[in-house]
Parts: sequence; structure tokens; C-alpha cells
Amino acid sequence: MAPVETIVAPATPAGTAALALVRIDGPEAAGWVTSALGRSAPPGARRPTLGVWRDLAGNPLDQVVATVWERGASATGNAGAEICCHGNPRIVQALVEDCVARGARMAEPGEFTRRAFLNGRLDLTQAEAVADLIHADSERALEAARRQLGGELGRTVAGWTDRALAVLAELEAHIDFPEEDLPPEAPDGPRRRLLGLAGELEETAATERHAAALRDGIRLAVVGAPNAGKSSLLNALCGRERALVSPEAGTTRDFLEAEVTGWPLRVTAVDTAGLREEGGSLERAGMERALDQAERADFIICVVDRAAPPPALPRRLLDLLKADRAAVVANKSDLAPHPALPGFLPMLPRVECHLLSPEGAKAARSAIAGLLEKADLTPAGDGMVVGARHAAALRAASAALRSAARHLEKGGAESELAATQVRAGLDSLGEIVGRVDNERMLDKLFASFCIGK
Ligand SMILES: Nc1nc2c(ncn2[C@@H]2O[C@H](COP(=O)(O)OP(=O)(O)OP(=O)(O)O)[C@@H](O)[C@H]2O)c(=O)[nH]1
Ligand SMILES: [Mg+2]
Repeated sequence: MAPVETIVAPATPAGTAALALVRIDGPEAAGWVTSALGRSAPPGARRPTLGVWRDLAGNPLDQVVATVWERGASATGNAGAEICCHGNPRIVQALVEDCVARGARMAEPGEFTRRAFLNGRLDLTQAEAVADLIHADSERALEAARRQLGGELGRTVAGWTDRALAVLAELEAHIDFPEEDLPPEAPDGPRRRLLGLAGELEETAATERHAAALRDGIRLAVVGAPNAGKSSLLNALCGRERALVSPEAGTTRDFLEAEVTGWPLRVTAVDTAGLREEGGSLERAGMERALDQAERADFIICVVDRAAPPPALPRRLLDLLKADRAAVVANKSDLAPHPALPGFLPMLPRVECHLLSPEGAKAARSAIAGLLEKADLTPAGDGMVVGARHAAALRAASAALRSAARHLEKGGAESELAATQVRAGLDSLGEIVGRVDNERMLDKLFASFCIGK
């Protein structure tokens, strides 16, 4: 094995802060800390040590707290050190440069995590979760990343692998000793077990549809006729007077985005111009934008004034209003309902609300949260969500297992072919956790990390 190079990188973002952290990974770390702090012996492992870091020329760079990690005990599994200094980017820069002068190489993006993976400290799904954890910007995304980092996906894959291996063992026993009696469940048992497993893999692969909502959040377009209460709803959702509200029809001309606060998922609500038949060129341009926003959205809320005759909405919008991605908010429940209202978009879920009152606004907010939960846009609280790389491997594995099952159905001499397909399925499962020897795939995966991770 090639000797481990000692690498260095700041682990905290460039900028001013109380503290910053410089990470060193590799066998030279302890020696550099010892000499930079002017000590006669290395500080005890895993014991924070206060001292003044002097560069090679003897200039004091900062008072730091250095922690040395022995091999096998650090996050990467290598010997290393963490230098906690004052959070001035010049200090960080000087410390890093001094380490380079001592012989360190600047770390590549994701190189620390890659080392942890190569040393078997993390499987590949956990290494990916490190990046997800750092970038998670909602409670749900954080929870999903925490669970993946905890090894949930890796353990699930291990369970599937064991089950496929058990079938493979049976097939191989049968290939080697065809005259032996098969267990009582045979010959159909292995085939059914493979199909069951393939079904589970496909189901899990399908959770990929939620990955984008976790990563990027959900866009909610608020559309409807002028004066229905769209801007009132936006304000209710974001908890402040973000949009102008007035009795004048056509108040909102352009679209306007606001983050919905306090929800477990990141949700961006978009208020839009009222849609109606007439209108000058400016208003028409606003309506065009409203329709664009409806197209871009993950979920559409059509606000309607329940006291007014149901509005005539453009065909382009009506085509987008599907029961699983749109709902009607019938506003102004303080007013008598128009008799034709029940016939307006009857296929969509509907909530009645009174946005003029603060309690009504609060109720509308939670009703919409409920609609989003039901809409299958987001993972259920305890559902596992896989990323695109995992989903592709799961689908490849399930295709191989299904093909194995087809060979078994034909019986006899095809057991050998079935076994080959089960092995292919196992290889695909192995790719998920990283039992692969594919440098290029690893390069691509870790390149998306930030430096210092
Ligand atoms: N009676 C009653 N009036 C409401 C209610 N909610 C909103 N309004 C009023 O309806 C009017 C229009 O509200 P907006 O939120 O500006 O409506 P909009 O759909 O954004 O209108 P445009 O931007 O013009 O398309 C305002 O005068 C609001 O005060 C409600 O629950 N009951
Ligand atoms: Mg408005």
C-alpha cells in the first residue's frame, strides 16, 4: 500500500467567526503540532492542547487548541490533527500555508470523507450522507441525512444482500448436486423469494421521487381570479405582510416569492397576478407569468372568492390542476357562498378559509400543510428516501433478480443462468454501499463535496 500523504484544509467556511478549524490528516500531523507548539513531545492523543502555533520561521501565527488523533481513532481512520484557531481568514490561511511548508498537500474536495470511506469507517451511503447533512436546509432533509449517516440504507442493503445470497446458495447447491432432493418449498420457493425481493427494491427505488423535495424544497404556486385573496394567503403562509393586499382587483401584477416558515420541509410560496379574460398588455404579461409559475410549481393552490360566481380560468391552468398536485382554497368564508361554487373544480381537494382573521389565516396555513403531506410530494416522516445513484443500482439489481426468476421458471438447466443473474443483482446492491472498485465513480462522487470534508 502506498504511504498515506498528509493533507490539510480549512474545515470551516472562509470568513470572520469566533473560531475556525483546520484539519490535518496523515502520519505527519502529530510531529508538526509538536514542533509548531514548541513542545518536546507530542500532546496526548485526543486531548485538546493550548499553545501558540509558530510557523517554520518561528513567527507566532495564533494561539490555538490542537487535538491530535492517533491512527484508528480519527474520523478518517488515519492519524491526524485538528487545529482550532481564531476565526480570521488570514490566520486560517497562514496555518494552512505553514502546514504546506512543512510538507502537507492541500486536500481535494471530499478527500477526508473519501479517506474515511477507503478506511472502512463509513460505507458509501454514509459518505454521501455527510454532504447531505451539511447542505440539508429543512428539518426533513436533516432527518433523512442523519438516518443515512447512521447507516440505515447500508443496513437495509445488507439485509437484501443476505436474502439474495441465501437464494444463491440454494441455487448453487442444486447446480452442484442436482440429484439431491430440493427442500419442500422448492422448486417455486427461490423464484418467489427473488420476485419478492425485486419488488421491495423497486419500491425503495421509487422513493427517489422525494429526493428532489428534500434537496430543493417544494414550490407552491398561488393562482386564481383577481381579488380572491391570493396575496392574503401568501401573507398567511409566510407569517408577515409580504404582499400588498387591497380591495382593488389587479393589485398583484408580477409574481412574488416567499419562504414559508416553520414547516419541516422547505416550501417556497409564489403569489401571482389574478387571472381574468380582459386586461391591458401589462396585466396580460403578469398573467403569462402566473401561468409559467403554475407550470413550474410542485403544487398549485387555486384561490377562489366563495361569494363570487366561479371564475373562468384559462385552459392552460385547468390542464395543470390535477387532484394530486392542486387544491382549491375557498376564501371569504365569512360571506354567503355563491350557489354555483360546489361545481367549481369538484375533483380537487378543497379547504374553506377566512383569511381576513388571524385565526383563519393560521387555520389555512395548517390546512395547506395537511394537503401537502397527503399529496405524496414529500416522504412520510419515517420513510427512507434514496438518491438517484442508489435508485439506479436498485433498479439494476431488481432487473437482474427478475431475470433470474424467469430462468428459474423455465427450470432445470437454466439454474446456472439464474445464479449468474443473482450474482449480477448482488453486484448492483454492492455498488450502493461501495463494494466496487471504480475510481472514476468515486472521483465523481467526492468531487461534489466541499474542501475540508
Ligand atoms: N370578506 C373577506 N375579505 C377578504 C378575505 N380575505 C381577503 N379579503 C379581502 O379581499 C381583497 C383582496 O385580497 P387580496 O389578497 O389582495 O386578493 P388577491 O387575490 O391577491 O387580488 P389581486 O392581487 O388583485 O389578484 C382584500 O380587500 C382583502 O382584504 C376574507 O376571508 N373575507
Ligand atoms: Mg394579490
